[in-house]
Amino acid sequence: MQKQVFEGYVEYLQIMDEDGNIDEKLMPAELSDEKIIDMYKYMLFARNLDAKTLSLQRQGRVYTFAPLLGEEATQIGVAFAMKKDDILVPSFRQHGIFLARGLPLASHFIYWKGYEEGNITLKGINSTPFAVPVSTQMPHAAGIAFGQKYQGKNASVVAYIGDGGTSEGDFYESINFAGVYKLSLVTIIENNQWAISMPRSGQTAAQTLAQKAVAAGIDCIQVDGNDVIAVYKAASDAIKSRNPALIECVTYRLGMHTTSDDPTKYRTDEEVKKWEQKDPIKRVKAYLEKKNLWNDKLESDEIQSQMDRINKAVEEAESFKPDPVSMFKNVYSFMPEIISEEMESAVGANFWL
Ligand SMILES: Cc1ncc(C[n+]2csc(CCOP(=O)(O)OP(=O)(O)O)c2C)c(N)n1
Ligand SMILES: [Mg+2]
Repeated sequence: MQKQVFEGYVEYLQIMDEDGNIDEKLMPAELSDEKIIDMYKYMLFARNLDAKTLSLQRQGRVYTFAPLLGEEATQIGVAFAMKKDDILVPSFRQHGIFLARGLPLASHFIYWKGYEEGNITLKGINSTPFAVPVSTQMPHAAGIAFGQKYQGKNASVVAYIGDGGTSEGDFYESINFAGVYKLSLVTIIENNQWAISMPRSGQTAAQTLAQKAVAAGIDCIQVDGNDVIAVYKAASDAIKSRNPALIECVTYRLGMHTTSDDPTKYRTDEEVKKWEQKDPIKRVKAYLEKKNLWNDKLESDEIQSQMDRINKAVEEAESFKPDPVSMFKNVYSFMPEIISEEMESAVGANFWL
């Protein structure tokens, strides 16, 4: 006997096109003009914060840093869909969503100056710390979501991973676990087309990254990751469903992987130009301007006020005095003796004595 035992498909969602036109049928009713203006302001803020950090890095005032230029919608759309008590599990490029969830701006600069104190404050916005080892945040996210369910709590867990990260075993194990235990784990793939110099086509033969959810038996969708409205809608539906879900946001890293990288070595200007046409900020601005909700004066006032806040945060971070003990203190919830010994030889303090 032969029969088909599985049939699947992946839906694609775009609500606002590259010129700022909306598909009214798909527009979430709760997204008022005020909310869209707020989304726009946060996207702009994320871009300004990013540009300032890059400029400080070039002056030697901040160390190696991973810019988010071009990926603003993938973060701000999700920030607006999450509730305050939902738990964020980021990787290392998510300062846009940190900003929208209320991270004190100075913490951002303190972290990128290399001080642990900037990482610890992520607790205050219900986020785990930065995870640089690719995909290692995923088992943590699944474990936290399991803990929420086990304790009868209601928070959803929202984890971020890159296109490259989806090639790691940790990723598959985590979405599989979430499927088996029906966890409220929403995984956002920030598919920015590159994993340093490795293109998306070098990661997998799969037609979409979203379809990796199919084997785990969980919901999935691919969205235009440069459309903040579509990202919001997909994340909001997934969070409300309380089911595990995988959302592939198709976006593009317009800048370098990190400040130690030179992308002109491995990709063409034409490719970058093509994606600049799909800029996530430009299209929201076009939408707002068409509705007479935004103009040059509002834009320049907003940028001025954002830059004032950013510059004040830089001053705060530059006068910050780090405590060397903090790099030993925050590795484990309870300090093992070996770390205490290292701390003693480095800074003369011993937790155990
Ligand atoms: C386990 C592991 N392997 C390799 C690296 C080096 N590395 C840092 S970021 C990165 C690429 C990640 O690409 P992607 O997941 O697409 O995220 P993106 O940087 O594009 O946001 C690599 C290979 C690492 N940090 N961890
Ligand atoms: Mg990537």
